[in-house]
Parts: sequence; structure tokens; C-alpha cells
Amino acid sequence: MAGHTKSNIAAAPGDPELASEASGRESYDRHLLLDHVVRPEDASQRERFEAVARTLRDFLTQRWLLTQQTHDRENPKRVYYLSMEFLIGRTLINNIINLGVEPYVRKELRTDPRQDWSEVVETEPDAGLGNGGLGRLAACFIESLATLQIPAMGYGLRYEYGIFRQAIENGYQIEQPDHWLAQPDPWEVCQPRQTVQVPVACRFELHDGVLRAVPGYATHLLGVPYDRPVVGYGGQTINTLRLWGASSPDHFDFGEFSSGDFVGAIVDRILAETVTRVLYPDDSTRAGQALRFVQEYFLVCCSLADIVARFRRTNDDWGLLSEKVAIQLNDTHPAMAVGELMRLLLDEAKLGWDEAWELTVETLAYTNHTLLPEALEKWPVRFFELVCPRLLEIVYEINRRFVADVQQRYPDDHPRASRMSVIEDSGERQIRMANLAIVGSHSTNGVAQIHSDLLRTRVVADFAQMFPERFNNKTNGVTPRRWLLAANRDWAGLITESIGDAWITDLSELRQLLPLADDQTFRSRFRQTKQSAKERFADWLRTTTGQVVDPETIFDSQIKRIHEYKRQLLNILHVIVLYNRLRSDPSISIPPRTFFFAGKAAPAYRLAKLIIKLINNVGRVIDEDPVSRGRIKVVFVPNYNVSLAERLIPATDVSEQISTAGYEASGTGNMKFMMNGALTIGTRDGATIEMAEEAGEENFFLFGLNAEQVANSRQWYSPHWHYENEPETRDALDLIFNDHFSRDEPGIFTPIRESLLDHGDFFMHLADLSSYAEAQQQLGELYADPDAWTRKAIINVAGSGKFSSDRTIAEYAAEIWNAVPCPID
Ligand code: GL9
Repeated sequence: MAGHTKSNIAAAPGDPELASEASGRESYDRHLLLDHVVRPEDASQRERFEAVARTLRDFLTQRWLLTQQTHDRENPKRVYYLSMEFLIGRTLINNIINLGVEPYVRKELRTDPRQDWSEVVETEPDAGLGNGGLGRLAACFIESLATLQIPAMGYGLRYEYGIFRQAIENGYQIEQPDHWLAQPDPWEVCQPRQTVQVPVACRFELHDGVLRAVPGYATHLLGVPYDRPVVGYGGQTINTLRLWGASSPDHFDFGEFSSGDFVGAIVDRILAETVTRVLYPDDSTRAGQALRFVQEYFLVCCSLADIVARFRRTNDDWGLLSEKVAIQLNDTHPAMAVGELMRLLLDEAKLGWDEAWELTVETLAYTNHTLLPEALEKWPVRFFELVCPRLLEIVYEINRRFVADVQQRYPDDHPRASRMSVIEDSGERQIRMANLAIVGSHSTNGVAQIHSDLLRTRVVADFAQMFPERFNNKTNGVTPRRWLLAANRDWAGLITESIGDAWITDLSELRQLLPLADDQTFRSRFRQTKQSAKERFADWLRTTTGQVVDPETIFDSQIKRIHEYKRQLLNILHVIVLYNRLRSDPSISIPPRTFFFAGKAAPAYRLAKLIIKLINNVGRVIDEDPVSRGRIKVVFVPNYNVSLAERLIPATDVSEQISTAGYEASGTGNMKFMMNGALTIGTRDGATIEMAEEAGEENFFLFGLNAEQVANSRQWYSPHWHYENEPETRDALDLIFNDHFSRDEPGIFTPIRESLLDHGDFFMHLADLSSYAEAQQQLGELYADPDAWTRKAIINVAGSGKFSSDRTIAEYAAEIWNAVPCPID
């Protein structure tokens, strides 16, 4: 085995002075006493968590300030990541690890006999300010930016309620509010002095929970910044995530106060605050409501005002803007930035149109995250008129010039100009936010190679022809600090023991594990770490949900948002195929397997919610039937979130990545499983294609139609053919349709029948079911040979180095932002 190699950043030494035993423990006790007025021995778990977190925040404050001072002094190019979502999860343990102070903290806490270390860590609520992959990507990106020491800032919204909590009752999803800020969050620092004014041209009224914009006198909202430290690995750079909270100005209601409308004045204040009250729980679909529009406008206004003010503090020449500032738009959600930056340059800086436009385009860049047509945002012109009419004027002028350009370049192609127009004229006039983002920025990227290719050749082909140099790919990645080092201590420890710790900041180092795939001792040690992760998960599951699983079975996981294109239905259909095989011949050999499902469905997405019900019902019937009990098991783990992923991924043997080819832009869960030693069964979709390239297809279980075949078979594909001609397919469907899984609620699964048969099975479940079952068969056979299985698992880990968000961010920095590290002394 390779000896220890120490990389310079990887060694995170902490600060011995600040972390000295006396100061750490004293600070902890002081926080308990002064923040909570409680004696350490009487403190609750929550109070202990807050005191530890506050102590750590005290400890990192100097470094945080130093980072800001260094950036102000050096005046480097800064990167701003604008995102409506940051799916942060917990922060404490990751900050402890990145600061390199874990040994100190553990030691401190041990001196408090009532202190259970893991309980303190797990007392922290998840900051669930996102829906799924898009929001989690933003969180991985800001961590990598700090680790790479790039001067960067994230901008988002401080939702008081994050993604809803999911309970399961009688198999159905129930949504509960996630009031994660009910208790003060120890990481955030309110910065009221840097409050921003957001002009709005209307009044707001609440009717039956719906915020309505009503024409009226112009006023403004206040954007109050709440800053969170973003600690890079090694604790050198501590960047800032700035989340805006909405408020109303104090003078807003003076007239009403003096005229006696005290109550009305307070109501208005509360209305203003509703802007950042709650995260929209939509996944890959647009919410369409006015409140969402105001949220997006609010994020853009606050963030751009802040960015421009910071730029002006160190630069008096507006012409330097794009040399000093790069702004990345995370999807079209902040695409109003095109209009708002123009407004600032025209109205505030008094630049001419051409110069303002060039600076805007050079400063902004746009990332697309999905090809689903229903996710492409369009906003009614009416909303702009009500809320921000000046932005609309500017967008009209941008479009007038752009359409003239198109017509000049393609004089005989009239449909092209109307396809490319930023304004959609059929029906209610709408602004096409993707068109605006592409026209108003110098870079449009997809998030995996196949996705970028499809974007260029299908979705926005007109734009790629006109601006070929603007289109590029940046394959997603995930931070190995959270998803390997912190989530899987045993496996991370074994890796470090074998190849040194340089992998922590250079994941391509995992290549060195390749020869160890043939090392018997290493393989058995890998299996031990996997086994103990499975046992830990089984214990946790039993104590928190009461569900009992057997860690000796294969752990197979499909954990992600519930969506038709992700095809949880395909997975459960295969489970039913297995169940039918057992029913018709109980003597057949099937490797014992536990199928884990977890994920939330958008509250208004009825079919997705019905899929959850089906999974739960299939699980119950299989448990109750002696023929299947103990041989296959289906578990729906409620309330999927970042913390649950951190537990289940290390414990998983089989990763399910089975979307209809051409529909999953990238996926990022797929990468987390790969570095944690699961084998993937999947379609040739998103980044899974690149993962198989890195590991070798022979170490993957790929199946089903590819994206081209899916597109080409649309014309003639008939799910009925599969139903008529494939007995296992028909038997599985019939079992659902005959209410075998819904004896108490007959007929409830009719919409699933309609979707799969009557409405043409748009996501082609039935087309792929037989090749899926075949791949599953091979997978089961391989699992029976532990050495052969483990060998492939290790080869997969060795090939996962590309999927670090450090690599992704380095590519954005070099190819889109032109930004370089700025070391902190
Ligand atoms: C998504 C894509 O669907 C994923 O394939 C991709 O990995 C991520 C990050 O690029 O972005 N786009 C999108 O709208 N969501 C994604 O996960 N949805 C959610 O975040 C809920």
C-alpha cells in the first residue's frame, strides 16, 4: 500500500491558540451562561448545540474578517453565485472538519459528562433552503469556491420555512411546515447597516393566502442581509453566503400611523415580510405565482445593488466592471439580473446603451439545469408592469435590438425571429426568461456533456447557431468533504491510510486505489466499512422510524425527488416482477434485497404523490405475504433531506439512476454513491454516462434505450405492445390494476394505469422494464461473488475523482469567470 502523503492544503491544522483547551471550554460555558442563562449542567441538547456552534463561530470570526480585508485590499476579480436555493443541510460538523479542529472540540466536549458528541451534532436542524439537486449543487459550489480560495460570495433568500417536512400517513405524503428558524440560527449574522432598498411599483394584498400585487403608489421593500460563513477546507479562506430577508421600511407607514391606522401599518409590515417567508416546493416546474416573481425580483435587486456598491468601493471606472465581477445565474430564476444590471448602468451610472450592454453581457453567465419544457420560466408582462415597469422598458429595448439583429442575420427566416424573441406574443404576453438569460450573458452552460449537447442541438438550437461561442459544458460535481470525508468516516479513513490524504482536495488522487481493487486485504476492509455503515443505518432507522431492516441484505437505494422522468415506477414495477416470480415459484433463488426509496413529491404533483402511495402499499403487501417476507423488502424512508442522504449513501450497495434517457440533466446523487462504493444500475443519461466512462462500462450496469433511441421511438412507441407481449410486464401491471396492493382502497391506482397505458407512457417505463430486469439479474449474480463485487466497487471509487465540485469550479473559474485564487495571508 502507498504510504502517507501530506498535501499542503489537505492538512487542516486549526489554530492552536484559538482552539486551546482553556479558551474553547470557557467560551462554550460562557455562551451557555450568557446566551441562555443556564448552568452548563442544566443545559438542554439544543442549548449545547448552540453554544458549541457559537464558540466555533467566535473562533472563525478573525479568519472571516481577514478574508474580507484581504479581498478588499487585493481587489481581485470576484465571483457571485446567485441562486434562489441553497440546500445547506447541517453546518456544525462540516465547519469543525474544514477548520481542522475536530480533536480539540471532541476533547472539550468530553469534559462535559452529559455531552454526547453525536447527539449535539444531530441536534442541528437541516437548513433546507432548496428542493433538490439544483439547490444542493449551489451549496457544494460555495464550499468548493472557498476551498479553492476564490474570492466569491453566494446570494440567496433567507426563507423562514424551508422545504416542507414529509410525513407518511397510511402510505400518503403529508406536508408539514419546516419552521427551521423557530430557534435562532447560530451561524447567521444580521448586517442591518447593509440593508438595501428594493423599489416596487405597487401595493401588496393577501387574499386566501395568495399575495396579489395591486397597482398603487410606488414604495419599496427592504432587503436585510444575513451572512453565513462558508469555510473552505483547511480554514484558509472563509467566504460569505448572504441571504436576504424581506422587511418594510420604518417610515413606510408614517402617514397611516399618524392618521390612526396603527393596525393597517403593522399588517403592511407583515405583508412585506411574507416575501421571504417560504421556499416554493416545486421541482423542475415553475410555480407561476406572483409571490415567486416578487421573490426572484427581490433576490436580483438586493444582490446587484450589493455587488455594484462593493465594486464601487474599490473601482471608480465603470468600464472595469466585467474585469472585476463575474455573476453566475443558477438557472433562470435570477435572470431578471440582465434587465436590472442594465438599469443600474443606464440610470445610476449614466452609461450609454452600448457600453452598458457590453458590460452586462460580459459580467453575466447562465447555467441551465433542465430540458423539461415545463421548467422553462415565463413571466407575464403584467407582473413586470405592476412590480418593476422600468425593468420591462429595458427588456423591451433589449428585445427590439436583438430581434433586429436576428432579422438582419436571417432575413428570410421570419419564424426564427419569433421563436427567438424574448417576448412571447401568443396568448397572454410573457417574458421567456431562458431567452433573456442567453441573450444577456456571455456564457450558457449545461451540467453534463449529454445535457449540454441536447441543449445546443434541440432546446435552444437557434441561439447556439447565432452564438456558438457562448455555449459550453460544465459537468456537475459534489464536495468530497461533506459527501465522503464527513459522511463516511470509516471509508475515508481507510482511503487515507492507504493512499494518503491528498484526495481530500484533489479527488483525482483516488486513482491510486485502482491497484488495491485486486488486494484481498483491502477488499475485505472495504467490506467491513460498508457493513458497519449498513448496521449503523439500520440502527438509526429502527430508533427513529421503527422500520426494521436486515443489514445482511443488499441495500438498494433510489433517493431523489419523486418525478415521472426519474422513474421510481420502473423500480417498483421490477420489485413487483420479483414478487410475482416468488409467488409462482417460491423455490427460486433471489438474493435478499432491501429496496430503499426516499424523496419528496411537489405538493401539487398528484401522480408523484400517488407513486409514493404505491411504493408504500407494495412494501406493506410484500411484508405481509409469507412468500416474500424476509426475501425482498421495500422501505419508504420519510422526509428525505441532506442529513438522511449522508446516512443512507454510505450504507448503500446499489445506486438506482434509472431516468428516461435524455431527461436527467446531470444528477449529483449518482456521484455521491459512486465515491462511497456503491455500484450503479442506470440508464445512459446525465452524468451517469461520464461516470461509466471513468469507471469502465464493464463495471457498470447500464441498460435501456439511450437518448437518441428514446427520441426516435416516440412516433411509434406503444406501451400496449409490451403489455400484450411480455408476460412479466403484464402480470406486474395486472397486480396493481386488480387492487392487489389496494384492497382497502380499490381503484386508487387508476391514474397510474392511465399514465402507463392509456396516455402512452411518455417516460417509456414499459420499453425499458425487460432490459432493466435483465441488468438486475446480472447485478444479483455478481453480488453473490463478494470479491468480484467489491473489486468493481473499488474500481468505481477509483474512477470517481472527476466528480468533485472542486474540478467543476476550477473549470468555471478558468473558462467562464476568468477568476483566480486569492490566498489569505
Ligand atoms: C436539476 C436537474 O434535474 C439535475 O439533473 C441536476 O443534477 C441538478 C443540478 O444541476 O439540477 N434541475 C432542477 O430543476 N432540479 C435538479 O435537480 N430540481 C431540483 O433541484 C429539485
